[in-house]
Amino acid sequence: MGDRDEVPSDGASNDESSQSPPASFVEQANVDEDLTDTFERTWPECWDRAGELLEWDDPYATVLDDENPPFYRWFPGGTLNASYNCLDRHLESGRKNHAAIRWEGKDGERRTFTYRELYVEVNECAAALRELGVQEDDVVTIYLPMIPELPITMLACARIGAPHSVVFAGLSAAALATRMDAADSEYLLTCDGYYRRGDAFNQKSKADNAVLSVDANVTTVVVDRLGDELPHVLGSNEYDYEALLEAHSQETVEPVSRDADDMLFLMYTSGTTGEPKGVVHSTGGYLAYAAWTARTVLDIKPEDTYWCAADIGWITGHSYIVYGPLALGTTTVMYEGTPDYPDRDRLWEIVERMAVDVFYTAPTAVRAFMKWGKQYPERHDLSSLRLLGSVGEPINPRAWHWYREHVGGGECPIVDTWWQTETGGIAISTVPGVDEMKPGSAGPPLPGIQVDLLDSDATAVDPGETGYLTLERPWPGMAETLYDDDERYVAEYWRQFSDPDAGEWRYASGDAARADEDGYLTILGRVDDVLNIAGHQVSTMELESAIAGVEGIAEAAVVGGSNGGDVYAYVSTEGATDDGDALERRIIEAVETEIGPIARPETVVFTPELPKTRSGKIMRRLLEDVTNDEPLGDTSALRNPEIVGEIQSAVRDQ
Ligand code: 6R9
Repeated sequence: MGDRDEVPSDGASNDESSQSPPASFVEQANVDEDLTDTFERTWPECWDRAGELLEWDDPYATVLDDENPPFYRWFPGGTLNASYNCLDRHLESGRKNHAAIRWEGKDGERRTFTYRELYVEVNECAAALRELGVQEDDVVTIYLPMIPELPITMLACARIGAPHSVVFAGLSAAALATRMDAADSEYLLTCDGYYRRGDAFNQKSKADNAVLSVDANVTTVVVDRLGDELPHVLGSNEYDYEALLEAHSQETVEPVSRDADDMLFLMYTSGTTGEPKGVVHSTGGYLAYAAWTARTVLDIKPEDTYWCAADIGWITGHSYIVYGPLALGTTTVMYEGTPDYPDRDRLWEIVERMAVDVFYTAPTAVRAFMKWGKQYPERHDLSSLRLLGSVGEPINPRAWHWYREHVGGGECPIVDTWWQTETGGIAISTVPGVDEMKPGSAGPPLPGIQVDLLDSDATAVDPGETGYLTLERPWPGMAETLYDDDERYVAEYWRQFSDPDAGEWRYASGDAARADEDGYLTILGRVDDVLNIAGHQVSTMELESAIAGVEGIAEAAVVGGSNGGDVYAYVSTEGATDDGDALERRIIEAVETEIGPIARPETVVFTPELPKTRSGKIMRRLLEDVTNDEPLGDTSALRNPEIVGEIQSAVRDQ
């Protein structure tokens, strides 16, 4: 394995050297032929390939009904049940004793569920929910941390046709209440508390506070996660999960046949402004797309042990911990803890012990691994790994190389997957057995996906130029609408670039990107994350990538000062910084060479960590408030709220 010093240091520009997947990977890949032309010729029927991955109760009549855009209906006429597709059919195909979920809890606590065991518990839970009064189409809110009861309750809801709305366990009582009210949800599944880094957190008291302010008369089910460590008393309308299951021991519930476009779940995404948006996903299109992308891009096979180290409270966990992998009948790993507890090699210890084949995580995690050093992955045999994935933010080339070298043994292909809560599944990525990889670029759109980069007049921009990332055609995983708000759905995502009179519809992702001559896309982040410096538009991501390319820097976030123009850079380093001044000079130099002197940061603030959301995205809005000494908005969505005070005092000391 090479030294960190051997990892090329580069910034915003793409690493030109494209890399082919190793022959050993190609030989075994699920997809080893370029499907782009086939999909072009046969669109939209090509999506039959995704539909075929599922078992339907009634077959669909056609693949796509586009009569009423942008409200597309995928697989119309088809009926199916998602829990049947993730469980029952695998029992029938002889996989009943195969591990479905391998859960790893705090301090090495472990639970494995075979497909049969998962089936039994999902059925008992479904029976219990029915008895509590949950009916088809009732929205059930799930406010659980990364414990097996989270996917179990999701699948139980799916079984009885009740859409779930998972609210990330770290969110506040107020955030939970807003989401329950917005979805008219009368049922809440939660727990007494959970562990983080060895400390017990009280979840029930947050849930109680939320229920007090929710309009509906809420029925609550409580999972006892902490036992005697956090005793709790059940009030009226509150039920113990374990007791409910016991009362329905070994009962089975006939899976409810749902129309393909019936809602499977909704997921709130906070976005950058305004009320949270309740993104609605369908049963047929979503599940088919999650399974197809998991098979095509993540190369998942039934015999694999596959690990997506994300939270299920984020769309990534829905599609690629729960629905995609279970639809394919594989073993999906679920980890409750943090990557550095009890030590910084925790993830690698799990990869080695479970012989994980495919590992999928976020760049923020990769940059943390880099910061901690290669000695942690080096302690373990990671040779079981075949493929690595990245999701959630752009992965800068230096982090990409580090990931491949020190986790992937210099061999594993990496898929840098771009997608959104609204796309339901991966939309831009290399297909790992087919396409060359270019570090810093997510890759071409997947077969069947049509990306256009446009300027504000909806004219296509040239290669090398920055444009709005838009999708020209519907795809099966796409959101159906925003809950109870078709109008806002059209306004947020379709109005900007569509021409309804001409019958032309185009999805606006809200991201900016740049294409190279080969059509590989470099994602530059949210359109709102663009700074206006002396009349020039500079993407924060490009600035951050230039800074993170400096030797010794782990991560950077830039924001603008309120007086216009001034760039503030918040930076965390790989180890202790003994010479902040020298590092600051190198940062400024890197920005001047790679972007230009106008973008030179006025102030560089060193901080041990950057404020991050549940999915590891840097919360720039908060840094802006800190920079401009504004009152801080809601910080409850942060995974590391303790860092804010530290950053505030660092800024004051400047
Ligand atoms: C899956 C997920 C969506 C936003 C998206 C974009 C950013 C996601 C990315 C990426 C660059 C990648 N994003 N993947 N940016 N490269 N590979 O993250 O969903 O939480 O809705 O966020 O994340 O800005 O628009 P979500």
